[in-house]
Amino acid sequence: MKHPLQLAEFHLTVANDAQLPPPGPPEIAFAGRSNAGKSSAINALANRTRLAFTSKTPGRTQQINFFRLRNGALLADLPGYGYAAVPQALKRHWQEFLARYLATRQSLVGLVLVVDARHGLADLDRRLLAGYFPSGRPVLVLATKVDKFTASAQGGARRAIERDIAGEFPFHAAQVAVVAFSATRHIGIPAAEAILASWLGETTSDAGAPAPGDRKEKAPRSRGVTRGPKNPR
Ligand SMILES: Nc1nc2c(ncn2[C@@H]2O[C@H](COP(=O)(O)OP(=O)(O)OP(=O)(O)O)[C@@H](O)[C@H]2O)c(=O)[nH]1
Ligand SMILES: [Mg+2]
Repeated sequence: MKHPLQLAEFHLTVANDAQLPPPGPPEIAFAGRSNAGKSSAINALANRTRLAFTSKTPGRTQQINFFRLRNGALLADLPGYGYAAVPQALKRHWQEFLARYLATRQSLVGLVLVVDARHGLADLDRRLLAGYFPSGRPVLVLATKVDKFTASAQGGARRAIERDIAGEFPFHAAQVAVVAFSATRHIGIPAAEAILASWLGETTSDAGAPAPGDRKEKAPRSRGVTRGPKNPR
């Protein structure tokens, strides 16, 4: 059986709230700093080379590209944040858009936060998480570009991000799974696929017989964690 993200197709590009497709099918958003590797992660998970456009120039994706999965669900490739050379007004436009979208989009079933494993969480990542967590929905952090680490250091990079999130957002750690990932070396793809499939109510082909190493990366579910302070900082 093919994974639900495989053979995703381009659907729509939007530049503001008014152009968003009406909420309906389940939607998964990919967010992260400019150049973190969001578009590359989407391509790797969809098993396509140029579905989402990647670039060596940071700040390239200045709109939201939607992709449609075979089961009708949508993926949203959100504009990257934090790139210094983007004009201030445009930065503000997208930061406000992202905060609104993540807090209010009814059809959102989960957030994939793409983080360069060499840099860890940035302040803007923390702000984004603080705004999103009260929704009670799950987060998959892709600690990407781990191909830049030795095999033995990759787990350490993942655990450092886990510790960081647990320390900063103790009431929301159960909403988060962190997966060591590489789009170029195809690391972490089965673990990420299993989590995304569970958000979409599907199982991957190897479900029922998970590899021992996959167990700890079971999808987080919302568990009424919003009982804690809205922003634990
Ligand atoms: N080594 C390595 N490089 C990667 C990986 N993923 C992405 N890159 C590189 O990082 C750069 C940015 O990748 P993109 O996927 O375009 O990043 P993005 O987050 O979509 O960037 P914006 O759209 O500008 O926000 C490109 O040069 C990619 O080739 C990875 O897993 N390993
Ligand atoms: Mg991009």
